Amino acid sequence: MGKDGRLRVVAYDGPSGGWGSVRSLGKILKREGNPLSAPLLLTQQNKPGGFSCVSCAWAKPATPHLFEFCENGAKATAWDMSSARIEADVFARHTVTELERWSDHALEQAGRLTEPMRWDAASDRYVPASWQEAFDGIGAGLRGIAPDRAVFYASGRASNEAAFLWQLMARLHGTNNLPDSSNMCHESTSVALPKTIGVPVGTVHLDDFEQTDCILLFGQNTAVNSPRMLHQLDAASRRGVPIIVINPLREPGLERFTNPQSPAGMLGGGSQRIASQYHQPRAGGDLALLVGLCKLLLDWDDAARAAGRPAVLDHGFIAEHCHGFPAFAATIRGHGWTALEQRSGLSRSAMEQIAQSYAGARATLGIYGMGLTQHREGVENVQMLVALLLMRGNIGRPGAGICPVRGHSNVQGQRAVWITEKPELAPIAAMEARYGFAAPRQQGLDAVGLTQGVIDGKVDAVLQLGGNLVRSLPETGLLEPAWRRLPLTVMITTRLNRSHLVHGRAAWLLPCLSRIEIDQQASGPQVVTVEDSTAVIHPSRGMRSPVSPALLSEPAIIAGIAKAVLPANPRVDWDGWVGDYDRIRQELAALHPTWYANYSQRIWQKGGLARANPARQRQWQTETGKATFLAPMAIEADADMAEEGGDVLRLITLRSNDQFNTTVYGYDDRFRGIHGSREVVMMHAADIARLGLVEQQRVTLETVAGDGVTRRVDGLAVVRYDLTPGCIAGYFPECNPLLPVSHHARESHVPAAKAIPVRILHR
Ligand SMILES: Nc1nc2c(c(=O)[nH]1)N[C@H]1C(S)=C(S)[C@@H](COP(=O)(O)OP(=O)(O)OC[C@H]3O[C@@H](n4cnc5c(=O)[nH]c(N)nc54)[C@H](O)[C@@H]3O)O[C@H]1N2
Ligand SMILES: Nc1nc2c(c(=O)[nH]1)N[C@H]1C(S)=C(S)[C@@H](COP(=O)(O)OP(=O)(O)OC[C@H]3O[C@@H](n4cnc5c(=O)[nH]c(N)nc54)[C@H](O)[C@@H]3O)O[C@H]1N2
Ligand SMILES: [Mo]
Repeated sequence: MGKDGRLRVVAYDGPSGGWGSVRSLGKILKREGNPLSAPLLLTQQNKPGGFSCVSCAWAKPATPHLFEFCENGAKATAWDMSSARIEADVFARHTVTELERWSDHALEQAGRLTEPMRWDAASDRYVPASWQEAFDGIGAGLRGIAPDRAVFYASGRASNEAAFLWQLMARLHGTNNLPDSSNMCHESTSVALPKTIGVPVGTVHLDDFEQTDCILLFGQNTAVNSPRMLHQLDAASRRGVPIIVINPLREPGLERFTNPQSPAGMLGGGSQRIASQYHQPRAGGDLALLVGLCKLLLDWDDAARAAGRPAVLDHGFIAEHCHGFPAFAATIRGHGWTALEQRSGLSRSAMEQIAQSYAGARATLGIYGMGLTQHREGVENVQMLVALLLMRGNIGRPGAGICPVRGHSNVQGQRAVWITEKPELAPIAAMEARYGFAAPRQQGLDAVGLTQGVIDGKVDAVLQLGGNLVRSLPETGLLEPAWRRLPLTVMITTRLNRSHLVHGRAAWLLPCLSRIEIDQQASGPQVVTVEDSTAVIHPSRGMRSPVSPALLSEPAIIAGIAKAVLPANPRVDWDGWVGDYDRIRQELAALHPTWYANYSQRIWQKGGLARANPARQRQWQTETGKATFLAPMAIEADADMAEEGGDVLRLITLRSNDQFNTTVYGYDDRFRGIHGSREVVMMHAADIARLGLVEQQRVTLETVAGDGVTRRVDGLAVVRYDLTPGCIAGYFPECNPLLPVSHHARESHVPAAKAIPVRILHR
């Protein structure tokens, strides 16, 4: 299903950006049937008064570029504004069982959903329903289910206004079961940063890129997943700033960039290097690498001080601002080079090269993505990157800081309006006082808890504000049959996806407006807000007429469900809030003035509203009151998984250049040169030869977990690729059946999707 023709592998030798991305963009706009109005609308993307891109969460500059969008943001926008609506008779012509034979791509490609639908068991078809029928049906279903057996998932795209209502509905109903996509993504960040620097988010703003003189980029595929950041990397590179990429895979998009907005670059065929050093560790080898870097700094600092040269560490900063340094240093010194080299997969001299650039830089940015967070040791990875930065005082001053690159366009905002399964992170007491109810105090289910709960039959209802959980969660093989036994599934959604077809015994599809569509309510057209990766909040106004008059906004749908499920409460004015989203923003301001005082006004400031971030001011809201050094307990990646032997490989699951998470736009992974099929496994030439395979041969992958469950994916074609030997790579979500639910970051529960132990079986 994951292909549109023959697999073609062609090396990509162009830069990222440039004509390749413009050509690709033209193809997409045509493919979505919208070549004319699309470019006009795109000029409004990420502009003051315009709408906020629906793709990634990268920061939006105060003075935007003329076209403040990228190839992939444009793809996501074109996808949302496609005039294609799903044909009315698709559901009449096909049973749900028949639709299950369609590929993920074909399902979404079918177009936007235009009316609410209910699954009819007798005919196995989705049939149209009125909104009132839907709300009544869902309300009746939920009232018959214990609140702690219902789960309210949020995918990270919905606005702050919608997300606030979503969590309030769940808590009024009596549950903290509020997992979100962050549980599969940057939860490792949200656990590691509060412990070490006292804030759950990064400390870097866009202008820090103009002042930095060293960039460390761990496990983040910028050209594909946050392409607008290439502007900052390009500018830094032009200033001669070293950009050190740490990634087991060669990502051609991280090597050179042509700015599609620079006529000189486009006409002259010039391009700018991105990576000045490219190091390929083992998947999960970052922890040992980071320990090695810290060890080198300690050694060099000893030597410098002994010789009377300037110190390598920022001792003044450490003494004044940090806690736990002596114990940390002792642990780091205790690690031997043989183990560090073997476990990281990098030589000591490679580590020295990185450490030299870092030690020579006045101000360094530590940027990272899923390559650090989606591991058993995901939290330790982030803690160690923080420690490396703290050693030279690289947090809380210009040009320096820690920069997690978030995923969904509003995933960070959703957590900041209290979509969280951890009630201690929400202003529960303030909510109780304001809305006159006793809020649940019990921990809710996170994404792993949800997966296990469904498999164990401990969950009865899953409601999704966006997302495609049947595909994005781990353990697909056990999850799918269990999902079909759920008494109730509800999808607030834009297009058809797998989770609509693998559904509960009662199932509802509720089609919503997308962020680029005009959201007309009682007080007029509405504005919503979203927060980017740098904790800056921007307004977003829909600009295009909705594809169908029957669509409701996400806030209106949530309010409809809430009114059907919850007893009336005069302090919770669902209708008034939906009529005027400023009134939702006033609730945020009342519940958390430090972040949201005068919210409705301040979002219009030039450059957006930067949410208060004490760590940027070197105020540390940690348990110790200081920035805290934490050393990892062990440096072996996945120490508790099956032993790695000669034939056990580490599988990295990742994104192509033609998808947004589970939404597959097409089958061209342009930079990696893999076309026509996503059913591939990327392998180093040495592993192909060692295991007696040949290129393009079809193989089966099997997880080595030792827990008695067989997990396999068949029919993957072997593609030779430049990645660390012993590591292989395949696409998310096709490889999710290989990911055991128990294989997750120890403290944050982020599924360890970047190092799954697997074996290759010949067909
Ligand atoms: N176009 C587009 N944009 C997106 C998305 C999309 O699907 N499409 N998804 C959005 C979302 S939700 C997210 S979370 C982000 C994801 O953006 P990224 O964080 O870039 O996620 P991935 O593509 O999964 O993998 C990132 C990189 O990690 C590397 N890697 C794998 N294992 C390791 C390791 O052990 N160590 C190191 N150092 N590197 C490793 C991979 O080779 C890959 O280059 O992008 C967001 N933006
Ligand atoms: N193996 C493996 N698994 C992974 C990952 C990995 O790297 N490897 N990455 C993980 C990560 S980082 C993430 S974030 C998750 C993502 O997991 P999910 O949040 O479950 O998935 P998405 O693919 O982002 O959701 C796509 C769906 O959202 C709906 N949608 C799109 N726009 C809107 C909108 O405006 N409103 C509403 N209500 N719905 C909309 C559409 O129906 C679309 O089909 O997957 C995780 N799973
Ligand atoms: Mo994500």
